[in-house]
Amino acid sequence: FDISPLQKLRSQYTPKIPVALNGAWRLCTADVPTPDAEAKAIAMMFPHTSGMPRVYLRNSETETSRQEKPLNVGILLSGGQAPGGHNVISGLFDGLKSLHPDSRLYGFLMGPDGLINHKYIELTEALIAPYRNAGGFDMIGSGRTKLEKKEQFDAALLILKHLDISALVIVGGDDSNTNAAILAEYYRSINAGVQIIGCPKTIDGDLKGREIECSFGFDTATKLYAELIGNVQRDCVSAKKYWHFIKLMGRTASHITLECALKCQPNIAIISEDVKAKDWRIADLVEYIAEVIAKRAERGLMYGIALIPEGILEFLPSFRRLIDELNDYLSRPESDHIKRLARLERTAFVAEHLKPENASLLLSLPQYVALQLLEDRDPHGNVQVSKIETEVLLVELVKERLSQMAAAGRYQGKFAALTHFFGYEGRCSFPSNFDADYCYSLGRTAVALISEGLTGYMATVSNTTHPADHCVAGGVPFTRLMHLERRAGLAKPVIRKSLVDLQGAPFAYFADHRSRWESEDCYVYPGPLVFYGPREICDEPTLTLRLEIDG
Ligand code: FBP
Repeated sequence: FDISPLQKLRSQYTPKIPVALNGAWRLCTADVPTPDAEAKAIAMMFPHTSGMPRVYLRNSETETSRQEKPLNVGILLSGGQAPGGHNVISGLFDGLKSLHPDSRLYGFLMGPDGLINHKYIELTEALIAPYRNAGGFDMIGSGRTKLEKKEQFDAALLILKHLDISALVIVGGDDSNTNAAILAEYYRSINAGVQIIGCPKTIDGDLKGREIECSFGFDTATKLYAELIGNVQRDCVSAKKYWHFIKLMGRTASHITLECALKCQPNIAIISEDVKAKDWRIADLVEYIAEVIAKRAERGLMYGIALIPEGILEFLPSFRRLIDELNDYLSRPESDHIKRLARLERTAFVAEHLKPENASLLLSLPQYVALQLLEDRDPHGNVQVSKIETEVLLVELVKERLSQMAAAGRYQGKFAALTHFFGYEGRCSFPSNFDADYCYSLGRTAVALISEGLTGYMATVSNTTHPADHCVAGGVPFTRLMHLERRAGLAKPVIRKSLVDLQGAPFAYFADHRSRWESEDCYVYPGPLVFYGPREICDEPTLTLRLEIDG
């Protein structure tokens, strides 16, 4: 009874992979585009790892992909969990063993910390077997330490050399892969003899663009949230008595909320990027929600579903200014004093040190929200949006607005609201077939890039709306994913975080339909993640991908 029947069965699932990874491959290169001014500036900062071509793997009848000598490779998982991480590891392991049976794979424990502090395990078939196609990152753990300083790179090199590791695979989001790019450049510049390959991970779905179709984990997490939302919708329409305000994880970008809206067709879905484009203040947001509630109440519908992205507050200009000033103030040593104050005294104390406009917003917030803004910070001092109860705050503000509307004779309905937060429960689910296949393919692709001697590349698998064997494995130089961002007054090269594109097909579809979804009940019930059965249920990619790629 120690292993669930599903885990037992799933461990036997054979992920589907691009045809080139099934046998021998040959490496094809695409032309390097002429750099624009920004790319030239980035190239100056990455002299050893820029100007490299995008590469693709094609299957080859003539070449052999076996290695004469075994390869030792290391892997670390960085940042938040995302379904499929274990499959990147198993793909990497199987790929290495198929190149040479004596190849070895080492897993650094708890993310970058394991690399810097030399904590690792050798990953063997016996160890990996129970984790095949299973969720979580618990085989080796993950962490949020930033790998960005020369001392850390040098400490890492000691253990890499000790274990005779010639390549390190870093599985992470935009920040972790930005640091992977810096590490690749540094190791190249000192001829360290260690290649760096990245893999695109995050349920948030914000590591994507022209060169990367999606980050892994987004498919599973959104399927899981959509199942839950669908179930709440059915409960809602059965009882017809509650408004459900559901906050969804996803940090800054609203990709998760948009995908769940496309899948479930709720009455309201707030897309932060849209709110920003409209230059809404919090009062506008509350007004919009209250108007939808009133519109439905006029038709006798005193219930509904509202999806709220967890990053919404950061997109409201006044909150953005407050958060920026708080980030700055709380990073100063003198702010340490607040830890010695009673919790209820903290807000007033901090307000005294802020600009009047920011102070008055902070003081106007319910105490629990103000404290969440002050206390729940990540290791880099930033607000942890997943910890702020935005859904509760919005319910309170909407309730207040509806009473004002009722007093003015503009609203006669009842408003009973329930709040939910769907976040952590989506990050470690058994990966969907899509993520299981995608991640295993990424692991196998990483091995191919390593054996071709490449460094400073992110492994990619594209054509993902097609059956897995038609997908194309390849790699894109990190520097091709970068742009310059002003941070602390300096132009810093970082991998671009992709927000919801308001001109893109997924948002356009949502915008075309939202007014009908607001007033009518158009709920769709996606049902649970299904692993066995017809392809259109089991292997279905996200609607975001379908609309983006197939139109
Ligand atoms: P990554 O970007 O590292 O993949 O993390 C995603 C995420 O799940 C966000 O959606 C969420 O805001 C955050 O992690 C929560 O962080 P933590 O796990 O540290 O509480």
